[in-house]
Order: sequence, then C-alpha cells, then structure tokens
Amino acid sequence: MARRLRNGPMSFPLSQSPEADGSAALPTNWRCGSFSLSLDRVRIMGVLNVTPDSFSDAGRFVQLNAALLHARQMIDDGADIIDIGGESTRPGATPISPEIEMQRVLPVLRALKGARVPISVDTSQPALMRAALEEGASIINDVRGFRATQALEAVRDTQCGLVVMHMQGEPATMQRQPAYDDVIAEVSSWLARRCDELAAAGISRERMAVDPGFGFGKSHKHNRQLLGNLERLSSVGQPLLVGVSRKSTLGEITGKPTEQRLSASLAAALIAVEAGARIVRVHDVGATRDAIAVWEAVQAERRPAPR
Ligand code: 7PJ
Repeated sequence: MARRLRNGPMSFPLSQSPEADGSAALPTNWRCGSFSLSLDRVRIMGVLNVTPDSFSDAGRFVQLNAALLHARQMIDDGADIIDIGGESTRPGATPISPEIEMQRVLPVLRALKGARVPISVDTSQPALMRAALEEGASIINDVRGFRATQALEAVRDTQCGLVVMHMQGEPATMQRQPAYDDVIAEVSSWLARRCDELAAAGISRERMAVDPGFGFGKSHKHNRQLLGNLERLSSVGQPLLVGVSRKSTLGEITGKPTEQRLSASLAAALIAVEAGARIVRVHDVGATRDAIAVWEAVQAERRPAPR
C-alpha cells in the first residue's frame, strides 16, 4: 500500500487522497537495517554532533559521556533516529582525515549499541561507513550522496538505510556562488537520477530517503525557494528527509544567532512536514515532537470541503 501526497500545499489522510491529480506514490516504510520505520508518522532524527575541540583522554571521556547523555535525552524526548556526525560540513569547513572522523564517531556508536532506535552516521567516508555498519549503525547519512569512490560499495551489500542528500560543490567552497536556473527542478532531477544510479547498482529503493540539502551549495533565496516548493520533491518517489534546524537561512530571516533559532526551526519543520517531509533532522527533539504532534492531531481531522 502506498501513501499518496497531493501535489499542492495541503495533504489529506490516505483514504481521502484524490488519485488522478498527478500525486506520486510514496513508500509507506523506510527500511533501515533490522528496523523498518513506518512513515505514517513523521519521524524525528535527532542530531548528535561529536566534533570535539579537545583530544586529551580526559577531554574524550567527558565528550563521550556528554554525547551519550545527550543521545539518551533525545531518545526520551521522542527521537526516532539518532544521527551521529564527526565531520563539520559547515560552509568553509576544512576537511578532516577519515581516521579523526572515525575516532570521534565509533566510540559513541559502540556505546549506543542496543539503543531502541536506529542509529545513523553522518559521513561521506567509505571506511567509516563500513566500520559503522559493522558496529551496528542502521543508517548512513551522506551529504555527498554516496559519490566518493567506494561509498556505494560500502553500503551496497548491507541492509542499511541511506540518506541521499543533494549538495552543489564541497563544504569548503559551496557557499561562494551557488547557481541554479530552477533550484527545485535541478535538486529534484539530481536526486531522482542518483536514486536510479544506486538502484541500478543493486541497492533497494526501500532503503533510500532523499534530502534537498538545505544550505549545501544554496543561497538563502535558494533555501526559501526549496522550502516553499518542497512538495515538488514528491516526484522523486522516495521518503523526504529535511534538515533545516538552526540553519543560517533562519538566522537571515529572524536576525537571531544559532542558539535563538528554536521558534524559527519549529516553523520551518512544520512547513516541511506540511509539504510532505516524513523525516525531520533536528537539534531540539522535544519541542519538535510537540509541534508535530499538533500537526498530526489536526491532520487526522482534515476533510475535503463538502460539495
Ligand atoms: C544536514 C545533514 C542536512 C542531512 C548536516 C547542520 C549541518 N545531513 N548534516 N541533511 N546538515 N541529511 O546540521 O547544520 O540538512 S550538518
């Protein structure tokens, strides 16, 4: 059975979705290793950054403990997925070695083994992908869309979920001059083509979610255009994941620094969910869970106007 999305700003519950309106059939589940996440609810991916400043043993221990506490708190707050990231992909960030990235991520991943939610690793490094999958990660979230040599091979013969994200350029330079004729059309066709390529390589579509990559080689205007027209990404035919939490585009709109972007992040998350996003990647899990609970409760009561 497939969930259908209307090709417009509103979406209705399954049973009332019109069929002949160009809507795309979307998967009802996302296969992530031994998990199958049902997408009849909006899923929250909680961000766990492990990009420490200190490399002393004491620093590492403190860092590891803090990371674990934060992960547990996010799970208690209603996170459906924890996404561990050890590479800073902020605009202008310099790349780090795979070894350092592994040293940051793997201890946290090991300590989270047996968690009741799937663990995702945010990486583009094939060596870390392989190690993470051996350590029990259920999802690989690759902001480069599995384009590195050997990245596709690292995930192909496993059952892990894949987040296939669009990025124009590389973090070091991506914000210098992002350019598109039609950002939605280009991101959408790139994601569709990339999923086709991954499927042709033998990766089941059940495992793929797609992400337009807010802030990754996009101007503020491109980000606003993407967020305002996200429903067009339903044509890709894969579950849509959106990460806009605390991003600079929200700072540009509100004039607020990162730590004061909660309200803006909630607003953006709801816009994304209304447009069909099924997974939201956020820093503030509890607040996002509440905002989405309101949306879901109202969604269940939506009806087309009587004739
Ligand atoms: C994203 C990500 C995103 C996915 C980051 C930040 C920057 N992965 N990793 N989507 N952003 N899939 O969180 O501000 O938007 S790192």
